Amino acid sequence: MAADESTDTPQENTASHDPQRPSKLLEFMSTGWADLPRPQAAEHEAAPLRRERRARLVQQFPGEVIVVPSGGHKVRANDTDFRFRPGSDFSWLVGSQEPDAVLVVDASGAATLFQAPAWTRETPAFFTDRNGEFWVGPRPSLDDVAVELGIATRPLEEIEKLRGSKARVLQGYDAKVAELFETAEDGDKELATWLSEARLLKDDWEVEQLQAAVDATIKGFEDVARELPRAVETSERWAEGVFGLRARVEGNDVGYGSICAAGAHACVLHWTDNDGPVREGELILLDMGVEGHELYTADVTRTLPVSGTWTPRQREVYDLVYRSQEAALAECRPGNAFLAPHNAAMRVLAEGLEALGIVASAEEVLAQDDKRYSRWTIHGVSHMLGLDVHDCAASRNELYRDGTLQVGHVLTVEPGLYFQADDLLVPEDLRGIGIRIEDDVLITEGGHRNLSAALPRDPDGIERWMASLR
Ligand SMILES: [Mn+2]
Repeated sequence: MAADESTDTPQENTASHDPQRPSKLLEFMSTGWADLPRPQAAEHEAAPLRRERRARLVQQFPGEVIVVPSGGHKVRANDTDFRFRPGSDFSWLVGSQEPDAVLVVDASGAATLFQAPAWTRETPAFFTDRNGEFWVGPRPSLDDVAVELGIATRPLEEIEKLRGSKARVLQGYDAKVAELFETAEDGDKELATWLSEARLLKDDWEVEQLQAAVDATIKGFEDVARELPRAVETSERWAEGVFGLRARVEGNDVGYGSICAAGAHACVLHWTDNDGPVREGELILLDMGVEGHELYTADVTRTLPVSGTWTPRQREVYDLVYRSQEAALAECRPGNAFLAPHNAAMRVLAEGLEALGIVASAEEVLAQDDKRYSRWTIHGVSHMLGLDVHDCAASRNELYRDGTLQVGHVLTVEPGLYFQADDLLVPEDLRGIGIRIEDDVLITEGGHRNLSAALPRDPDGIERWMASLR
């Protein structure tokens, strides 16, 4: 970060420590630059897909004004922000990755992207404003954005002209934009639900993006498995850091906070502190996903023996979870209930808990009004996957949780067993063991395609894979 002498420059996007800029300097800075070669804008490969999605949106809400903001920067501390990531619905419809952008579809059905123009060297803002290109690098002009994304563009400030219009607004992303419009809560909610449900079915291009994210994720798992000895020397953070490197190099970032949970931390479903020790002889549960450049994310979990080989008892539990996942995968086909994979996995796990002597009768605990097996399985086996790790979350139950699997759905299959370290109801030698296996599955005409199949998950395959990396 550049730090400068103190100042009283009265400008909006400057900081209290920015220097003064007398007019002589402003004039001087506007001269003496060569014409920069700017890349020729070309239409993005997904622009026609996004145009078609916007057409479906118009069809759904004919004659209405629709407003979908990208969202803006979120403050991390003082004047430092988190890295920007646009909202998923906005991304699905438009594809711009600029903050504070807004898609507006007018009553005639015409779509316009309102976005901050690039501050090039025609105005001193290019070096005085913290969003100018001397501060953040060159950004595409609105004309180039129009070509790339196949949508009309206007400077962001012109959205003011729409103040007071009646509209449906995708809420939760940009309060300043939302308050420009006259909205109704029910109408806004219908818009959010429609977008979520429209995103349930992935097209071929989206599946390609998901496969690319999964492929990068598999490389990240290889990196971590190779570097497990360094994690033993340091902490779970080594695994988090190594995967984060792969995510930033191959994609946009991690799609969610990596869970690198060694030993009993594996029983904490969303363990993201990742500051614990990694010990030989124990297991490490790694739940990690790369988010690709188009913002689609993978969501994969493997549980590995730190030393590279299972103890007999670890293998016994792992094998049970593996068999439950196999049972769940066998139910992944069009027309089956979304919950069919979950129910299949729970049956295998409950029967396994009976075999381990942890429950007296699988049949009894599997009853709808019992479900005591859930003490050790805790979570559902599947969620939709796409631009969001828990994708399409605003969908109605009848199309999601209580719906049926359809060709084009992408979902996770992730059964787990968690024996908390302080659970007096499980044999002592099982306490502190947590195992989850998670794959990303596309529903196809013939059943399903496991997008993460290239990453071994059977117990022997894991040992061979780890040995090959050492
Ligand atoms: Mn998941």
